[in-house]
Amino acid sequence: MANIHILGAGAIGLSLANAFSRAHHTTLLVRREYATPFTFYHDQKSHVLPVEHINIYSPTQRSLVISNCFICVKAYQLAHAFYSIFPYLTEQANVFISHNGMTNLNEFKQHLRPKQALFFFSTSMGGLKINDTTVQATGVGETYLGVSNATASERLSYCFSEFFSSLLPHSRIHPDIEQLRWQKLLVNIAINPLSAIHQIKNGQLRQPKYASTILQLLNEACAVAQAEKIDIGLNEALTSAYQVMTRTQSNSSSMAQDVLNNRKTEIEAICGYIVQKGEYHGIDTPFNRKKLNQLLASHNR
Ligand code: KPL
Repeated sequence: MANIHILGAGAIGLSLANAFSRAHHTTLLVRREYATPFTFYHDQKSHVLPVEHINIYSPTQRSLVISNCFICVKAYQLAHAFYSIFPYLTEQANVFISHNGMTNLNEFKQHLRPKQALFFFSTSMGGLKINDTTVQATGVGETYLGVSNATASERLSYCFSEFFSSLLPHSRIHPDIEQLRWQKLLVNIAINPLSAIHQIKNGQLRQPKYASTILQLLNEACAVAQAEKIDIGLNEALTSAYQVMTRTQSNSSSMAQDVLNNRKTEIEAICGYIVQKGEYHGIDTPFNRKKLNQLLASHNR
């Protein structure tokens, strides 16, 4: 039994807490006090998660020791999240990061000590946050684990079997983390903005009326990917986006939930990243720019 800390009590953080707490001592790192217990709701049944929670900002948490940390926060919260747990990592800690969109993982890599491992994982596991402390399972999804530094490569098979293959359905190792991150980005470009703007479930995006916008968004994004020397063709991107829409058909995407709850979205790390890299490579990205501007105008303060 390992000690696991999960930073982020959103839909992914709580879904992981549900899976990990079956085999490991699991603690949620949160940013405030919660009066009600964390609960997982599945197949019309709910159960209280057997997890502790620690307020990372409370003065009483100074003795925190973190050996395995899963950081599941929004792209724009990542740097703050990483630096808030960094002082508590053991010399041999494993850090697992997951988020939508693109961030600069090199920034974090250079802070880690030689025996601290950095992993990235991408998941299409579905969860709907019903209230602050309850998440409802809405789809099985797939999870991919990739390594981000040499120490992570050495521990890959141990970490994969301990935390992923035994507890998260449909989990696999991905051999190339940059490819993995781009695949995830392309899926999010196809699903998140449209599902958020139209307030529809992922599966509803398969309707023919959305097909041409999805095609244009991915066409631009694949051109930028090629310029970045990432080998993902348009057909491959479309196939995996539609597969995820099917597997997670009853999910509300994270961005649809953000818009519904009037929260800041991750549009800048998703379409914004394509626009920014497109400008750098001299590639026009009008469809991604339009979605970026639409969501920035309405929901990003
Ligand atoms: O990552 C997701 C998200 O909602 O942000 C997908 C894969 C689209 C699943 O809903």
